[in-house]
Amino acid sequence: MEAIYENEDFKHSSINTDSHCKGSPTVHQERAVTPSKGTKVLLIVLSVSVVIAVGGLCVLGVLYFNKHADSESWKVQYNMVLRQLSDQDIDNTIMEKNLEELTANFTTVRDQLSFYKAKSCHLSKDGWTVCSRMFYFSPDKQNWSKSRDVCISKGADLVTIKSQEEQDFLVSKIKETHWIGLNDLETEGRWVWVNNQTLEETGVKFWFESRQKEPDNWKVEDPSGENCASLGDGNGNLHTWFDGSCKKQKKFICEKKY
Ligand SMILES: *[C@@H]1O[C@H](CO)[C@@H](O)[C@H](O)[C@H]1NC(C)=O
Ligand SMILES: *[C@@H]1O[C@H](CO)[C@@H](O)[C@H](O)[C@H]1NC(C)=O
Ligand SMILES: *[C@@H]1O[C@H](CO)[C@@H](O)[C@H](O)[C@H]1NC(C)=O
Ligand SMILES: [Ca+2]
Ligand SMILES: [Ca+2]
Repeated sequence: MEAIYENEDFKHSSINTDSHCKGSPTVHQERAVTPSKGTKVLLIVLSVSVVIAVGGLCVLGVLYFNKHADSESWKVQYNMVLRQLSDQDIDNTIMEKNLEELTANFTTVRDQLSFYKAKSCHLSKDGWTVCSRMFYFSPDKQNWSKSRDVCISKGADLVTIKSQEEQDFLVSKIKETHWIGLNDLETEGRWVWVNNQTLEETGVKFWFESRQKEPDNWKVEDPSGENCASLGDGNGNLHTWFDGSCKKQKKFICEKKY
């Protein structure tokens, strides 16, 4: 077997030499180009190395391509997420706006409702349900002038009391003192309603009367006296009127036409 190999190698070598060199080859030359066993091994190793190198390059190329493709798809996904996020931002802004609007609407409706709930209705002798005016009982406390401002901002004014029925109705609705639309701010001792009507004109008054009579324009707490009227006082007397310092914080009753 070895002999055949040697022979073939030799022949091959010899042909090669012949084709490359025009001169007749000598044995010495032939021997020099004949690959030894070591060279063969080297060649095989080299071929294998080349194959491995090319394969490696291919693998690297594929890896690079994949990585590139991955980064492309990652970019696409990133942009998609960004878009979704900004869409969500817009959604959130719209939702926030809606919430604000809803809150505003709710406040309006709630105010409206508290007016309706406090609507002064009674059955008249001939069977009509009479609801002439609406009342608003504030949940919060303010001084007298601020209370009036709040009522006016609601298209109303502080309440005026012109009859026993009205007085009784309001008394039945309160559990603590409330500002009403009566004052003697302009002229001491001359009590007028916010619609400029005097007590003489309306014909009714419900001042607290006991040993101490109201209005007394008491000046101990507030040197400017007591120029604003409330239904009820701080001591649980809720059936009559008291004059008090206009700077005091009280709940208040607004009134508007139905
Ligand atoms: C708030 O009320 C206004 C007018 O009454 C209405 O046009 C609007 O749609 C309401 N907003 C919401 C969020 O309900
Ligand atoms: C009450 O009188 C004042 C001036 O004294 C006036 O400014 C106001 O408009 C009057 N209010 C009403 C409801 O007539
Ligand atoms: C009433 O309260 C408002 C704010 O709530 C204030 O600006 C005003 O000065 C107060 N007026 C009096 C007479 O206390
Ligand atoms: Ca007074
Ligand atoms: Ca008083």
